[in-house]
Amino acid sequence: MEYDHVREVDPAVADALAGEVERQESTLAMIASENHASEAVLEAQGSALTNKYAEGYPGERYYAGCEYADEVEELAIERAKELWGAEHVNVQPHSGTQANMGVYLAVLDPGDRILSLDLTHGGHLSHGHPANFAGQLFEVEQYEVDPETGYIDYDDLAATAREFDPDIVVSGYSAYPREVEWERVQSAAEAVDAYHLADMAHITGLVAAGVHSDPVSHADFVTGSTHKTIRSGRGGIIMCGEEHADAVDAAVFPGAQGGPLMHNVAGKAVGFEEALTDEFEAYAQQVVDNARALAERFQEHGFSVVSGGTDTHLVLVDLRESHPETTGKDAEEALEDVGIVLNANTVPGETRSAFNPSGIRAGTPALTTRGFDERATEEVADIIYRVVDNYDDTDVKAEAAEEVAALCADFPLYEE
Ligand code: DSN
Repeated sequence: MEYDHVREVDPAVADALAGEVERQESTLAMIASENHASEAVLEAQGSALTNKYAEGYPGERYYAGCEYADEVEELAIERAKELWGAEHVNVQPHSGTQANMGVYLAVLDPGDRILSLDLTHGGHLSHGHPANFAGQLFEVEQYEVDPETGYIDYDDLAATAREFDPDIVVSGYSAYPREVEWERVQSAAEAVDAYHLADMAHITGLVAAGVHSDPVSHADFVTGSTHKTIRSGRGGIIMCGEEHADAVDAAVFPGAQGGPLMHNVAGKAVGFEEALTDEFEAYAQQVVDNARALAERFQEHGFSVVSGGTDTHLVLVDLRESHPETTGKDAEEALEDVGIVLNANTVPGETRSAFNPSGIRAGTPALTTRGFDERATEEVADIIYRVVDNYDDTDVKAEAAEEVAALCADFPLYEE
């Protein structure tokens, strides 16, 4: 990826773009929400569809010249239906947050009530944090994970729902390592006559491949990101039954968005096609196997892993027990110094701040795309523990950086 055309016009941006490719090649991406899209997906996202306005939906656009936009969007929808088994799919949301906004606008009025998981327990800003539109437009109550087990306390969720009487209950999380019991959230929502939105942003790929249980057959609405474990074009997606199709489509456009980003929709179509293969199923299983290997190795070293392990693509480490003086930011920064890029994260019962919390979150989707198996992932776990345990020791870090460089060379990313 030389970016020759960009370079002719703008060498500074060309250098930054090439630098980013080199950064991704030479570091280990372990931010649980990140992945490495294929060159086919990148090409689609960089296509001439970026020039096209296509307000509306296939066959019903507000502008002329939409025949290829229609074709691409129809393919994305068809493939999404095959991947997740939804009756109705909207592939236009610009992001996972926009997808959630689409659902809220479809069925809620300002002042209505959302019940969702607390952000510090693994929830998401768009589930009703006060700094986000969802927290500003709606009245929000939150449930938590069980402080002892780290698992969602579904009985407590149901009791909170009875007390709060929400209009919508949100499940699906951004830092929760365990399989979600969608049917239990659904019955808690039904018991109070509320809708259930399952936000499977992080686990879209795991659900598509059948390595995580499926929310589509339970929840009224399912939203997701399309660039995380599903590894397609960047953006969001909404799925629902036919009875909500018109409301959802109208909420996305013209309700919340203008013209769809058709180049991203093309990236989604291409990534979905890739995900419909046996190779992708094997990939998704390996993502989970690698995360399990990571969690087990962390525990052997003495890290406290929230919930005692993982069923998904991510592992959440609470540093307070093993390293009470080390913050998540200390760990994040030391690891970045050696080429391992993950994020500091709040943990259940957080005692520090969201900016400098007590944990780290580590994901395996991007490593697995590079070809990492359990053994290579354990090597990474060993490096992570050693660096966090010695986060200001330059000799330890220099040696770790060499090991990371060797792993990156063993598992190259982009061929061109
Ligand atoms: N930023 C994403 C994450 O890391 O979970 C969610 O939006």
